[in-house]
Amino acid sequence: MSNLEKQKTKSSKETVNYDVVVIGAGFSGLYQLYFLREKLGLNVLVLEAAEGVGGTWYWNRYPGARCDSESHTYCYYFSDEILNEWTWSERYPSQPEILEYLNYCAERLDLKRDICFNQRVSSAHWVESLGKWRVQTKTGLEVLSKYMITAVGCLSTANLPQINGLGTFSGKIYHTGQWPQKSVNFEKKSVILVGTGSTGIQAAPVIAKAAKKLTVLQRTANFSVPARNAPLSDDFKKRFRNEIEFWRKEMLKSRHGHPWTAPPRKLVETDEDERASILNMAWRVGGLRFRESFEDILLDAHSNEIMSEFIRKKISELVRDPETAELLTPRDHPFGTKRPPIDTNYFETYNRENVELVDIRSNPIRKILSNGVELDDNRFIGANVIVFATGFDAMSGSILKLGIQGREKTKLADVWKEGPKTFLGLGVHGFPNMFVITGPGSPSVLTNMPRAIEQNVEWVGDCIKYIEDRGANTIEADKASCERWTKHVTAVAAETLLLNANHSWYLGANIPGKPRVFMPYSAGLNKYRAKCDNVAANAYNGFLIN
Ligand code: NA7
Repeated sequence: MSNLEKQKTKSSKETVNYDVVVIGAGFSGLYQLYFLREKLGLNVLVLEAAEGVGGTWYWNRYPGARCDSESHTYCYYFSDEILNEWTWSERYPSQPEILEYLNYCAERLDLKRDICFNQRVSSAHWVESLGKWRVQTKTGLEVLSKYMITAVGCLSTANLPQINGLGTFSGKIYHTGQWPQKSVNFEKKSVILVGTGSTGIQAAPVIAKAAKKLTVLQRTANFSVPARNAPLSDDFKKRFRNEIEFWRKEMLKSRHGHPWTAPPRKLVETDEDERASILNMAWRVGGLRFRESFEDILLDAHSNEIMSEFIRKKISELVRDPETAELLTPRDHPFGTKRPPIDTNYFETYNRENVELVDIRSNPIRKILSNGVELDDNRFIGANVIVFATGFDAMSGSILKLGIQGREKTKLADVWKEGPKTFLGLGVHGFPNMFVITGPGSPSVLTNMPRAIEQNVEWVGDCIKYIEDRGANTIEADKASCERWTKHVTAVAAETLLLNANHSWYLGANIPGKPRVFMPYSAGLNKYRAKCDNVAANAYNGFLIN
């Protein structure tokens, strides 16, 4: 019986030893396990809080849940076998299909034998005398390992607003990021949906079809572009197989890890007729490509305003009632400065008889009652179900929940009190042999995630190999490198319009009390990769190795 099998069956507290402990079994954790085990021959254990693999795709089972990257790109590219064996069915993969895919990968690569499920990490402490991490889980499992890698995802800690009376509601309350395994029946139900980010925008049309009544409580109107989802044709599926190398190269050279890059043209310099024709064509194609129809959308306020106005006009054409259309029209932030949703019939949903939009910016929720919600002006909205699509404590939230303590019992929460400080998003000073996958300070949420994940995972794997080959004990980000990199992340964002949305979760502004620091690295995945490669090529310059 292996250590892990013993651990799975044991009831008493026991400590097990591994070379590496990886926290999380989503896209990142699965590939990290594969890389370290198969390429480096290390003894790796993955700890996962859920009952199965999938990470964010395990929990986000809400109606309409779908990825906004295109399916033939939202998958692993490290394995030609998997690329050739797996076939996606639609332009954008649905949550069930992604979960099936990740289960398939885990089986195909024989990963599950090294994953301990139902193990939520409660603390992770660096033990100086041992030169190891001691990671404990809520069920009492204790792991000692030389390296610890957090692969906990950027959008995995649900943000459930603490509204007065939340506990008094007698119906059902759901958060989209903690959706139950069993399907939820909305038939004959009056549903309140709070939140109009990517999730609310995906969920509203689907809930509206199933429920008796849907009331959407909107705090901020959002830009959204039609996804134009559709089944993938047999011709595309065949062509894709023959063109894998092409897709790989296109994604590697692009800024966002998608297989396209904005052409070298500025909206502001394009004449009116041509720009209208380009924008209309891009609207018909749909999806995240829309934003990439010009190169200056996030750089030039005037260009952005033209594109924003184009979308506002589309909203006014899609929504029949002019008052509702106006309420749905974003006017407080430039397009793309908050995460841009893509949708299937979102705006059209408000033309349904059973759907109502309520503005809770001018008239906030006062309290939740047993049978509905009361707003500031005393208006009562009855409901049997409340769905919170209120997002996540993004990027840093799930890492801080691990209870990480580094050298001299320094808490990560204290080091990040004024915002996350990392070098390349991968390492933190004072936390030796700890690596963060798609952490704050890396491109992560601004990209097609699997590309950012593969880059991080491979870089960390190569780095560990470097340390092991040299017989070194520790690697740790240098303090000055972390300071410099964190300033650089902010400076790069300041060159764009990204800081113009002062209430985005990129800035942590959705969580009360969270420091307002722009967390993802916005210079582009291609430039980031070059910087990481340069650090590696220069003996991990910026890290201290002992
Ligand atoms: P988001 O993008 O954070 O959206 C959350 C929505 O919930 C947004 O409309 C928020 O309004 C609203 N919200 C948040 N807190 C509250 C409170 N307290 N009261 C009322 N409304 C609130 O999360 P999503 O899940 O939609 O998307 C996250 C990512 O997941 C997405 O980008 C994809 O990558 C997948 P606000 O705009 O803050 O005023």
